[in-house]
Amino acid sequence: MTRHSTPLFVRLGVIAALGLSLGVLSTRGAAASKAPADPTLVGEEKAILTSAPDVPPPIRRSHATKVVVELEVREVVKRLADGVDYQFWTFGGDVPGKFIRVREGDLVEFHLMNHPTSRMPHNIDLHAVTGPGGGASSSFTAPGHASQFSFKALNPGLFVYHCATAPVGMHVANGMYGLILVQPKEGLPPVDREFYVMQGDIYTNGRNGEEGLQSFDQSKAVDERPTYVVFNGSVGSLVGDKALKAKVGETVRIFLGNGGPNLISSFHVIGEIFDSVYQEGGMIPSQKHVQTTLVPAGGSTIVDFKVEVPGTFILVDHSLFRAFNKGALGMLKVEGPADLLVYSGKEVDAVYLGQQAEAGSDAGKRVASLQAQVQAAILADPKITTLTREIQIEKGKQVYMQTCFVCHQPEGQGVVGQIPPLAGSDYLAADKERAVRTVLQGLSGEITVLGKKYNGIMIPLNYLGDDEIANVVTYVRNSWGNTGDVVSPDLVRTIRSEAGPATTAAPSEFE
Ligand code: HEC
Ligand SMILES: [Cu+2]
Repeated sequence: MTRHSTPLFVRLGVIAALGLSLGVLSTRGAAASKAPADPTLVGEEKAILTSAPDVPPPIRRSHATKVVVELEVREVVKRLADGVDYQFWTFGGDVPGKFIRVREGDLVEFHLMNHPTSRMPHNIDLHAVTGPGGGASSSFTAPGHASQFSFKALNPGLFVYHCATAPVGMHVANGMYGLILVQPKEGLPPVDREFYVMQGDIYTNGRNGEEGLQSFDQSKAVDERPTYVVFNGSVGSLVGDKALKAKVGETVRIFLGNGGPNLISSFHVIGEIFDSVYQEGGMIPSQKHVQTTLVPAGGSTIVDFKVEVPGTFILVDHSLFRAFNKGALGMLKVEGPADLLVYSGKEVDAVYLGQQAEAGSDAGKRVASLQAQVQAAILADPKITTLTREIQIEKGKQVYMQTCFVCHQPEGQGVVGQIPPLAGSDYLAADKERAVRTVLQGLSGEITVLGKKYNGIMIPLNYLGDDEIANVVTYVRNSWGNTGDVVSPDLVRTIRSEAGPATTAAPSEFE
């Protein structure tokens, strides 16, 4: 691997240096050319941009307008999988980039800012643009600079955008892709919920699951052998408490993009059938009652379906090793009353399996084995599942060893007279919610632990996520002889919201 990466970065440096001077020239040139006034436009507004899985609200305007889009490129280290970080390059701080929604006929005034801490120049090629490079050359932007260009959204559709700075494949593999919806004049049929999901393939130097900060592997990328295939930028981005949510009887729309850079997605939701599919992101529902739809690299699709029964529906790339071994797995949790006429859960094992097996139907067996595989994978793979108690404790230990042990000591024994012990602590055992509050809001004033008085200050650690706090409190309540029930991320979220917005900022953008 090192054999490849050294010359690559030398070349990158040269490209970046060349690009920088070109960028300055083209930015100056662009400032001179201004679009003539467009008589069809009424007013002006700033685009609402959202991070996945959220989608900006439908546009209800009946006229075209000028829409100002401000998108900031940031290079950030973020979680790729549990224990695995990656140096992502992003449109807006997350992978995929912000969702942009405009209306057919709008004039989009696009501002691309490249954060001063970036090391690379970047640009943007929007597939919604009619014009050379999709905006790429007009938006070439060095770190600490901003570019502006405008385009008219002539064609309605769901379009991918991505960085097109050389080496393009690498910029895309590092996370530089997102979706822009050009809503047709007449709008899309209304649904109850809209979600934004985007697949991407990621190439790391280390093998799948290897911990620590991973870097981009050029030779794996050229060979199209991704280490990870993920929805929304990381393994587990849509599982557990981050699952998409809907209620029985609602209609759901997924705006599905595929950033690639290499793979085509065979998008499927286990246990659902797409009522309509807008193939390849065009604006005519091209097929009804579809099981699996192909999403090209650099392309998109829109799927609409009604959820009739409660349960957890699993989103996968049906190239199944990608789903169960590389991360392309998400969840849609549907709550509400069961409809036994649509799906009678308890009959499944006895009747369905029995009769199908007797009838010799391969399909039945395959469905059953697929369902068993889903169950097995969910139970077996900590990366793609709701946390079990044991996993929660192990994950909590990681948080403890990073955050708490400096004060409370590796065995929870505390420091005599200064830091109260957590091992055997009656104070901790007495009140689970108080323990969560202690981590979220800090603790000061005199307390008594195991008959001894302490009067110190514990600072709020509310930069930790709901999962991390749930895990660490579960860990301390179940270690060194302590026994307690688990703390759920929901409980942490509830307590956090009681206390109002967090006051202590995260120590860095490191997630
Ligand atoms: C900078 C030092 C420090 C760190 C880091 C720290 N604590 Fe504390 N913690 C304290 C002090 C000091 C107290 C006692 C506060 C008082 O006396 O009012 C305390 C009290 C507690 C208590 C209540 C007392 C008891 O024994 O039951 C709990 C629970 C607790 N901490 C959990 C944690 C957890 C979990 C973490 C990591 C997420 C953590 N603390 C990180 C210093 C720290
Ligand atoms: Cu880029």
